[in-house]
Amino acid sequence: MGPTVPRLQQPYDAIELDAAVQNRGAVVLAEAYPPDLCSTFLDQVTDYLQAHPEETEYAARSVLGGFQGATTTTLHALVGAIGCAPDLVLQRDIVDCARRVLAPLSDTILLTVAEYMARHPGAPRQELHRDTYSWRHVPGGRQPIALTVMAAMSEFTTANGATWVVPDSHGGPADEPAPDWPAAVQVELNRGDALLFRADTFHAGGANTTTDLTRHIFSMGFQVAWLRQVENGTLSVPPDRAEGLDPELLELLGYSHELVLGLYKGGHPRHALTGS
Ligand SMILES: O=C(O)CCC(=O)C(=O)O
Repeated sequence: MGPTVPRLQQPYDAIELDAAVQNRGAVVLAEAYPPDLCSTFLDQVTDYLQAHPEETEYAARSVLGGFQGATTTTLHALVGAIGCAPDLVLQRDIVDCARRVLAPLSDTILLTVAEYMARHPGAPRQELHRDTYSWRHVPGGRQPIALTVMAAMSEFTTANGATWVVPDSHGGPADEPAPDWPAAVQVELNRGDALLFRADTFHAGGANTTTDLTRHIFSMGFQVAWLRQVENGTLSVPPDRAEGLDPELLELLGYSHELVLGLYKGGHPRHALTGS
């Protein structure tokens, strides 16, 4: 058998966690989210999409809609739309790991994206890719510039398209050719487990070969704060909606600055919030 993705149980050991992410490129955090939170999330997303059908339409026609295809439903910018999204984003072990692992290259970090994906029966297998393609002009290297999370809001199985990962495939430039498929392993997850990987690790959504099982994903990313986010955090959650959010969440959305990057009128972007 070839390399596998390490799987850690609660309480996670921070040193082991960081080493797995940094050196193996990917790790599974078993039971990162309680089942109740997964159910609440899916209920809230369902209610939101029913009340806002235009969001599904918008996502399907968006830049990323073409990449995801017709068999995937997505909802972007969850913070500000979905009540329990802050609890999912601020998963302590994951955020702390991101801060530690990204610290050599950035004093602060940002939330790259926080999205819901539903991969319906018939969803095809994606091509192996690196999420660092978003910043494809940045050379690859030993230090990660971003991390990605795929959290199972429903079971990930071989049949319903569990994420494929190529262990140890990190470190190269974003546009390097993908390894051959035999190097990839499919990472089955129980509901509430989170797959955390370097954004420069090759991975792909699997084919959903079932006829009746949608795979529900909460996906997010963390990145060095001197790169542009995939989701524009301060437009997604503008100042009037950002008031009263957790200060750490505000920082992650972009109400923060990295030295002189991201300033508002030459000062801290939190000054755009009236209550500050
Ligand atoms: O579906 C998955 O598990 C992975 C999704 C992914 O990598 C993507 O949409 O870019």
